Amino acid sequence: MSAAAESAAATAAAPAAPPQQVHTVQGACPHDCPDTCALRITVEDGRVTRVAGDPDHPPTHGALCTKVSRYAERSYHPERVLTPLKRVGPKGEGRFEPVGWDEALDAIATRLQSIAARDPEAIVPYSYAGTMGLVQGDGMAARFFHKLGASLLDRTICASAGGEALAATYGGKVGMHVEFFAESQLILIWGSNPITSSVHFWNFAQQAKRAGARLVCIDPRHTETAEKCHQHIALRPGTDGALALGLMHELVVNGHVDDDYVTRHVEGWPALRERALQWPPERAAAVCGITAEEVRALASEYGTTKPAAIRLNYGMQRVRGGGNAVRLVALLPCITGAWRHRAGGLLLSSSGWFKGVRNDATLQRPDLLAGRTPRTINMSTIGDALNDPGSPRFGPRIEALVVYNSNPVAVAPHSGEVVRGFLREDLFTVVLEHFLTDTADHADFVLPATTQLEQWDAHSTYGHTYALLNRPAIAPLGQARSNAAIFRGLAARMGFTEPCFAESDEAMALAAFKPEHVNLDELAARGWSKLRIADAPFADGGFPTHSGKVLAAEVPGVPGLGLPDHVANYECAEAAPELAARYPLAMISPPARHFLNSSFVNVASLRAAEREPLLEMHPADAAARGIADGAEVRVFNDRGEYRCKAAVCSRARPGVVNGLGIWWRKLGVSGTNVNELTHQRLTDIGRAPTFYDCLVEVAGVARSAGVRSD
Ligand SMILES: Nc1nc2c(c(=O)[nH]1)N[C@H]1C(S)=C(S)[C@@H](COP(=O)(O)OP(=O)(O)OC[C@H]3O[C@@H](n4cnc5c(=O)[nH]c(N)nc54)[C@H](O)[C@@H]3O)O[C@H]1N2
Ligand SMILES: Nc1nc2c(c(=O)[nH]1)N[C@H]1C(S)=C(S)[C@@H](COP(=O)(O)OP(=O)(O)OC[C@H]3O[C@@H](n4cnc5c(=O)[nH]c(N)nc54)[C@H](O)[C@@H]3O)O[C@H]1N2
Ligand SMILES: [Mo]
Repeated sequence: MSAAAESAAATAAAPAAPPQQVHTVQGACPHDCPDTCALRITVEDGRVTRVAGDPDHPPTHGALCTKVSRYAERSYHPERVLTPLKRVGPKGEGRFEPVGWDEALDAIATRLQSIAARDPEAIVPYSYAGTMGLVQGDGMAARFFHKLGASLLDRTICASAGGEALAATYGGKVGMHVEFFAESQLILIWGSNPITSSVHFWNFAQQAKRAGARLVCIDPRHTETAEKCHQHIALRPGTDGALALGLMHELVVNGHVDDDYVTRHVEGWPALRERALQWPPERAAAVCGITAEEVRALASEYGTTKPAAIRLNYGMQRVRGGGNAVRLVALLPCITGAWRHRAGGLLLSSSGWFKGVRNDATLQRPDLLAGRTPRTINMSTIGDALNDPGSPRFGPRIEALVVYNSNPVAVAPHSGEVVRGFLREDLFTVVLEHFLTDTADHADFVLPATTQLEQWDAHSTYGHTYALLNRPAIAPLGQARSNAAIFRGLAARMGFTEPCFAESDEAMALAAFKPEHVNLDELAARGWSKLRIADAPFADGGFPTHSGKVLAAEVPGVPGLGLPDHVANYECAEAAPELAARYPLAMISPPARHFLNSSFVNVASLRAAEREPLLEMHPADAAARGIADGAEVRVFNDRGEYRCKAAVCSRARPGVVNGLGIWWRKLGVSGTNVNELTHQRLTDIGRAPTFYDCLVEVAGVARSAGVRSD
């Protein structure tokens, strides 16, 4: 494609808005959140003036979170990268000069071609869910890397422990319709802080509460959500599997097992029952750091209230035993037969409902691999992978990294190692971004990407059951191009001639779903369309496993349900006493309310709401270290040191500190963030990171230590 045609394809997305007119465009929130809202975007004279929630879309219900209602502020941000940039300073310094698209794409294509001529696997794509769109996520990009024969990326950084565990139990990432939580009588909000991270689920939970339901929050942190629930069970991080076993014990001994459901729909129950009987409430309570009475009362409530629903979230699977913990919790509604009712059961992810509904193979074209099987790099150990000289563990040395929709320097574990890898002089790094993030600062080229206001896309979701379409509301700002347009441009320069490399963003978005599963007319007209799924999908079994039964049995290739034996963590007093003696505090690093992972940290109004990086500490832990509320602290372990402010408060339970994430390193107190402290060891199932399985110590910092606090 010529540069002019390319640019035309990139901008073809711009709708012909009549001048001097106000109109509304239907969109979809692109962010990594279970809610995937339907958007109504108001455009006045070619400028977006309002981003609002679609009142007709049931999960969105006309409301947006604080972050995305500021989406226009983010898109028109004065620091938006709007031209291609080429590095002029040393690696990592973030000094660039603007260059034209042709110069940037020519140089990148030439470099990638020369590496690929030796070994295409030395080129690694790195992406996650900056946008979850099927076109601007892994649509055109996947085609490009498949054709190139580049390394594959194992996208594990968030949800693969829980996701694979759920699939090993139910046969897929499937669960309740989020709307029906409104009809539940008991909701366990487990490892989830929906007021922060899934506010539209919280809306349904509130409806249930008003109708008389009880809400119980199971979370080490006394979150905003815990405050609003009837009860909060503040267990130690990584002990959810033990709690689930303790609950099962009580369900068995008190006759709350639905024998008919279990007999017909649960495979492997006898062995699990035996195991559960070894977990009286006292044993579970001792592991979880709660009282036996809490276990008993919760089991009794869960065993007797119908319908009872569990909103499980990924917060509880970021520990060594996270996968098995998810399996055990997921079995609870199968044991009580809660699935019989549409307001009973469990929701961790709904993304499996979209499997077979999306046109994944035509979007991503794995056939372009043409029989090659490139090595796979796990994104969660990118620090180790980049620093590896070439070894049997990792394969050839990584020579080029193309990053899009992700900010690994801020979000990947053990950032000391990640930064060291990104600083390699011999590494060629291209970053597609909206902003000069910590990762973009390490690039050789930064390419300006469009935001959701400027691009076409189609969305499946992981928290509800609607397909969505996003139409561009405005033309791309500056010289920005969509991710798909950028990969199209690279493909043309690499000599990839397959027709799929000329397909427009719009055509890809409109063909993302299969017509036999999604009402495409409704999708185009309304911007969203609900999948056809039974209200109570497992009322009579029918799980998407081979046998149709839930697998309480051991699954070949999946670590056994026997795990965890006590505390699941790598880093805890039971598993690592010597380490715990030096670093006695467990640190979790859940999301801050006004950020979305590391996105929005640079939006002034949202950063102002978060104020500064915080470490929540229980008053007893703070007093033992002479730390006052608001004091600057050093949080450290053998991997590194992170400076922030102490928030001495009852949000933290004794022995556990909460380092709210995920700040941009360069906007933090001393150029670091919580991931300076996390490690790269992986979960039992799903090869996922163990961010919340981390021991630290905390000490005060004298104000005179020369610490920057801007
Ligand atoms: N505002 C905001 N919204 C977000 C995000 C964000 O960064 N900010 N992130 C988005 C993303 S990427 C995701 S994956 C989703 C879901 O994101 P999640 O990371 O699942 O987020 P939360 O729902 O906040 O759930 C985390 C909760 O789990 C708790 N927790 C930590 N360790 C344990 C444990 O061992 N056991 C138990 N029971 N609880 C534990 C934490 O204290 C926290 O309250 O949310 C999305 N929504
Ligand atoms: N310590 C700790 N670390 C964590 C977590 C934690 O709880 N604690 N949470 C983990 C989780 S759950 C996740 S999902 C990961 C998230 O990790 P990431 O997926 O890397 O998420 P973000 O940090 O939001 O970075 C996304 C980037 O994509 C960019 N972007 C957005 N839209 C587009 C687009 O259309 N085109 C291009 N080119 N770029 C775009 C944004 O500007 C942003 O910089 O972090 C993980 N890291
Ligand atoms: Mo995530």
